[in-house]
Amino acid sequence: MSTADLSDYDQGSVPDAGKMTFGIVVSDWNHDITSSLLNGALNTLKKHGAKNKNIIVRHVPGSFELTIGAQLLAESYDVDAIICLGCVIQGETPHFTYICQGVTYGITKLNLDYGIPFIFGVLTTLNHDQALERSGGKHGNKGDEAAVTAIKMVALDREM
Ligand code: DLZ
Repeated sequence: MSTADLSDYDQGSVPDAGKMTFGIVVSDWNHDITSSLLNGALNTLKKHGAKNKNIIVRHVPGSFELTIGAQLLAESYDVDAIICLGCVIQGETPHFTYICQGVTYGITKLNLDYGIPFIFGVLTTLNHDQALERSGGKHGNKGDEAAVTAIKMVALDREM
């Protein structure tokens, strides 16, 4: 079964982000992958009108720290949405499962506890090749996808 380019979205339907502010929290674990996710997210936000001065980027050591990093950012800056970027690659032990569960639960809880969207831009892959394919490879870039989701969620929030 082949997977489509996950970043292949209808650009015409993405709202203008010119008056939106964003936080990005990015994990440094698997840095080669997460730096591509970050570049993808930044380029996509700017492509849709977001200004450099309205994008705040902060780094955390690993994906497990994305939750607290995003919470600190939400409490320190007035942003409309926060994008969480990370990459967890399965190893030989169940550690992968615990990190994935922890960050998924953490980001879900932030969405429910705060009045802004927190976007789940975390790759959870079986190996490094799968991560490469989803961070600017044949399956697109999850950073682009996360940025578009953030813009759409801010627009939805304003509409309501
Ligand atoms: C410890 C660990 C391992 C084994 N693998 C990853 C990974 O693939 N991706 C990732 O983002 N972080 C990993 N980490 C680090 C944890 O996220 C976390 O930083 C540490 O457990 C310290 O809390």
